[in-house]
Amino acid sequence: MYNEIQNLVQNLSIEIVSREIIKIKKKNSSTFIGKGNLIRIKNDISNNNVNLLIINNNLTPSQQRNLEKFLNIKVTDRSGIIIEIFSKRASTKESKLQVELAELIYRKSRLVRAWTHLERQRGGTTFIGGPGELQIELDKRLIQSKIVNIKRKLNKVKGRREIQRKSRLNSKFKTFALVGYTNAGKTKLFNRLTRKRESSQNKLFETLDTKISKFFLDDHQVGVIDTVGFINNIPTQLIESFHATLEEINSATYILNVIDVNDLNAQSKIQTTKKILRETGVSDEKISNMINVYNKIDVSKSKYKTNQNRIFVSALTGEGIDNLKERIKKELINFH
Ligand SMILES: Nc1nc2c(ncn2[C@@H]2O[C@H](COP(=O)(O)OP(=O)(O)OP(=O)(O)O)[C@@H](O)[C@H]2O)c(=O)[nH]1
Ligand SMILES: [Mg+2]
Repeated sequence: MYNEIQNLVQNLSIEIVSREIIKIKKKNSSTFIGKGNLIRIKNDISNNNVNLLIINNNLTPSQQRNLEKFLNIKVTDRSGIIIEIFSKRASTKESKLQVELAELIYRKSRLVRAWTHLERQRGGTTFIGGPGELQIELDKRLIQSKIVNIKRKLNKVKGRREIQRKSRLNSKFKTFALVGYTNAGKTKLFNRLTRKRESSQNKLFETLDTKISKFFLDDHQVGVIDTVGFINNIPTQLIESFHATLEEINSATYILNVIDVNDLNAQSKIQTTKKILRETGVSDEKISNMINVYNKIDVSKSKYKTNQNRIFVSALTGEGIDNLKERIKKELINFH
């Protein structure tokens, strides 16, 4: 997981000057990291001309403020980084609203001008600048009124989604939701099954919007849902603001959990996926009936054997896709 934060940070075009793992026996309530380590880090910062410290953990607003004060540079945490990536990726009206809501909820408790849209438009790295300059106190009431405004807009979208969902539920076809860690290949698989051309790229959180499409399996019509990817310690603000999007997963008849077969952390990522599904209100029954689809077998030298609960495919080459279709068909027949 050490490389994960590096990957996240590089997705924001931030240059990493140095990185380290610090074992923390007991979290320091005011600065998270203990005094001894902090003094050493402060020295490193001034020697290397660093202007941002990223902690791969979630800080309380006061820990973040105290660290900034002591180190005299901008400090951000894991949630801040993930929300920033979401913000960079958001392209549709709904995802922009959802990300903005998450940002506002995150900032409300901090009252630190972390990264504003204005700065982003100017194209600068939003972190740069001393904390003194950045600590412009935002009026809590202003943020609150923005939150209310966005929530109202999102409610309208939610209403529209509910109507669409109801009409899906009334119609005969069953839906399969593709879920899983970001970059596992969900969209590539969605495209392979439905012959769509949604953007699938080697970027974290490429997909933020839910897409639904249908395809035929013999004479059965099947719905497939592609949606936002997961990550360990996903910021609660994002779960809250992406609620409407995540609800679509819950409405699916079955869940297909897409896993990169080559990932050394596959098992812990499966646990993360299950945890997030539970948090978003998916029933235990649906989670335990989830079908694991191991993707990207084309880059692996190992031989895999598909069974009832583990399907091995390559969304890229199409290998194993027939097995997946057979498995989906089985569910459809069981269901009728
Ligand atoms: N070699 C190989 N690469 C694949 C396969 N499936 C997907 N990829 C690549 O993996 C990267 C991520 O694929 P996506 O389909 O965007 O992954 P995703 O799960 O939708 O990711 P998010 O939208 O971020 O959640 C892309 O560069 C794909 O081309 C596969 O079967 N084999
Ligand atoms: Mg995707």
